[in-house]
Amino acid sequence: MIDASRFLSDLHHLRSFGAQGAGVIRPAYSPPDIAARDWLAGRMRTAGLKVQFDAMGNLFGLAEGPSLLLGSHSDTQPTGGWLDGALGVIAALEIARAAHEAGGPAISVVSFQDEEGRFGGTTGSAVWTGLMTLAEADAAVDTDGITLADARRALDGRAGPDVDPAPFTGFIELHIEQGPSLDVAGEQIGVVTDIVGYRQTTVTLTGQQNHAGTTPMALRRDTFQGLSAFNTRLNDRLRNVVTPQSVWTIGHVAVAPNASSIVPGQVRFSMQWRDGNKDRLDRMQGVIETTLAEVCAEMGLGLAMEPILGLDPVAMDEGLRARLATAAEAVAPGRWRQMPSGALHDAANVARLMPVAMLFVPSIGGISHAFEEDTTEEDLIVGLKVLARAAGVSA
Ligand code: HGY
Ligand code: MN
Ligand code: MN
Repeated sequence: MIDASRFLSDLHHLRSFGAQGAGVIRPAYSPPDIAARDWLAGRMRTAGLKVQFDAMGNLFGLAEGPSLLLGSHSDTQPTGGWLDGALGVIAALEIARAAHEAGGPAISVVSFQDEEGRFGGTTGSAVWTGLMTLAEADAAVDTDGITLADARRALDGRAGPDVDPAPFTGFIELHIEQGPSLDVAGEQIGVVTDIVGYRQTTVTLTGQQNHAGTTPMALRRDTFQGLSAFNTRLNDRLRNVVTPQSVWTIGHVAVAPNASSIVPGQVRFSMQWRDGNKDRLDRMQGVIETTLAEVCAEMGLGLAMEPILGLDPVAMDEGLRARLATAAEAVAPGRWRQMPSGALHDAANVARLMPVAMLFVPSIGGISHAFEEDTTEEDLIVGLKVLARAAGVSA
């Protein structure tokens, strides 16, 4: 039988690693991330699971024989919420523990590494599922210029052999919605139909650093002006391609040399776009690339784009979705819906290897990737119960 107070106590204990006010700062391979993984490993052992870190720092708690895999990630955004990823990992731990105490069914647990993309995005599960090699991941660099190869040295001998996915019968990830739909509707559960696809690159514009007082506007090659013109034109042009569910974000901008009396000679920025339709992602990419080239040609700016990272949209497994829907109707009758995920999740990678499904609980005010991220305890427990029932563990 699941123990809701033990679940909540562990959820709050995980929050303490990297706690910052109401939020958490626990990026991949940081000291709080490693400490949290060590604590999780201990809790997995207590739950009767065989603990294994892989070379990326993905942490597995393995049941004997064929088992359903439950989990999520325990790394966070640079300024993250306390539930993003953590909820799925602790719910998985509680259900595996209850199953072990009850003598079955076999439930394994995973906390993936670097889902939040200090080094790109869902990096740990991308390597585990073969979407990228360890060598490719090792070459990734964070915004401070640190390579993943150097960062994962923090694992300091914890890494064991790769974990074979064959014994897993499927993967289910409980996650906060990170958007407003359930909260606005007063519903408690979202059974996910599909996860949107995304594309991401880093763009560098190169112009001419110069004196902000003596350089006439017409003679400038100002890279901030280039980014500004690109952004305005992009918003106008994407309107012809997108739907209300399409999103695009310039979330990281580094202006160099970032001084008030110097015309910026270089700007580096992240360009990310997401949509539920692969063809539309391609069309958005075309608009981004042509608009960048056009603005740089007009303004005499150099243009460099790093290789585009991305994941195609992924549909959830019908069978697992049906189990979640039945459980949702039993636990929260009339207070659940089927819905797409606008956020990325490790489940999108794991779908390459096995049937996957996801379920959401509401985010208060739809807020996530912010210290204010929160969900009521009642809704957290409802999510745990629905996942447990779908996993065949009495809730
Ligand atoms: O960005 C995302 O969708 C995920 O929360 N990392
Ligand atoms: Mn997440
Ligand atoms: Mn996230």
